[in-house]
Parts: sequence; C-alpha cells; structure tokens
Amino acid sequence: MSDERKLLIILVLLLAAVVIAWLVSLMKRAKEHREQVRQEQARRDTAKRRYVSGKLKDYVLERDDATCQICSMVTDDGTIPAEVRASMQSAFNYILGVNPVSYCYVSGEGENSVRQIYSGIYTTRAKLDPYRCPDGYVTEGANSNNARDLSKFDGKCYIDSDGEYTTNENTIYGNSSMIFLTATMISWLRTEGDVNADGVCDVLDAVTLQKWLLAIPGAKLTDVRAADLNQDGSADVFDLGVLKKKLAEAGR
Ligand SMILES: [Ca+2]
Ligand SMILES: [Ca+2]
Repeated sequence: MSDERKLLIILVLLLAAVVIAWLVSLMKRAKEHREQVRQEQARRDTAKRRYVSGKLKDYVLERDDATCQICSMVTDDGTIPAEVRASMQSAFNYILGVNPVSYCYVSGEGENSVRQIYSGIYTTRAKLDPYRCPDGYVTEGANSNNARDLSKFDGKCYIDSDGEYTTNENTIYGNSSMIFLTATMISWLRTEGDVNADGVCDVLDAVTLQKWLLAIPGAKLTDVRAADLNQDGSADVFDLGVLKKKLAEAGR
C-alpha cells in the first residue's frame, strides 16, 4: 500500500472519528436538554402541588375562593370543626403578617404592609401625583406557582410591586374572601351577652336586652347573636334570665 493511500485512510478515519464525536456530543446535549425539560416540569408540578396543599393546610392564600369554602364548613350539628377553625385562624394570621416575609398582605395595615398594588387605577403607571395605594386592599401574596424565580422558598415568592400581578393584584375574589374570613374571625371575638357590642358584658347589656324584649321604642340589639346566651337560636326572656344570673355571679 502506498504512503499516499495510507495517509488518505488515516485522514478518513480521523474525519470519521470527528464526525462520530460530534454526533455523540449532539446526542449527549439532546439528552441533557430532555432531562432539563423533565426536571423543570417535575419542579413545576411539585410547586403546584405544594401550592394547592398549602392552601388547604397551614395557610390559606387569599387569592381564590378556597377560604370561603373552608369558612363554610360546618358539621351536622352546626358547629365548625376544630381543625377548620385552626385553619381559618392560621390563614387570617398568615395574611396579616405571620408569614415567611413578615409582610401584611393588606395595604395600610401596619408598617410592613403592602404599599403598591397591581391596579389599572392605582398603579404608578396611572401617574397619580402623588402616588397612592388605598388602605384595605388585599393583594395576592406569595405566589410560588407563578413567581418561582423570586425565591426557591414557596412562602418567600413575594415582591411588593405594582407591576407584579401574581403577587400584588387587588382582585375582587381575593378581597371578598378576606371580608368573609374577617367577618368570621370577628364573630368568634364576640363576648357572650355583649348585646350592645361595646366589648364588655355588664348591666347595660341586661338593661338593653330587657328594653328590647319589652319592645320599647329605640331599643335595639347591636349584636343579636350575643343575646342568645342559652344558644337555642333565638333571643328571648330566657336569655335575659341567663344574663342576669351571669352578671350576679360575676358581681356586676
Ligand atoms: Ca356590652
Ligand atoms: Ca336564646
């Protein structure tokens, strides 16, 4: 075999080796890309599952009507299960600042609360001068589902920005859920017998209830449910008896 032929064979082999190496490299990169896509999809699925389960367990984000659904849960005898009450209390605390970013998701509620909302009316792009964010708006809060790039931790995927609709939009469904939740929490704070809702149960409540039962003009119960001391579903003279006994025992 001539030297030229040998050289040609060597060159062909080298070229073949280069081509094979290139093809192997392509296949390896394609495999890595498929693995990255698979891992990203798995991460998204996991984040989504965490997000959904998080709503129903330790904290309920205000971003949808899950809060209302949970608040509506009662047993056959009309009581709210202890675990539901705990979940609602946890959700309420979470929204008001007991969360990983120690941030109150209601604008104007405390020093560390929402200052910018994603809104067609109040966003800074509306060029309000001075810019203002109305107090009392509930925003979406931490959102690991759409704002994963903000943090690897679910509860820290939050940014107070009027350009971030996933965390700071003031939605009707979010705010209505918060109103429902707040009303529920306030109802739990009711003081038994405090029919005039001044925060204490005293002789004034007994006088008020008595006048109301006698249908004296102008007499009214600010909190009718607080008057149902024997918890039979209505306010009547029997409740007045319970209230007077309660006050006597308390020395009021
Ligand atoms: Ca009172
Ligand atoms: Ca009653």
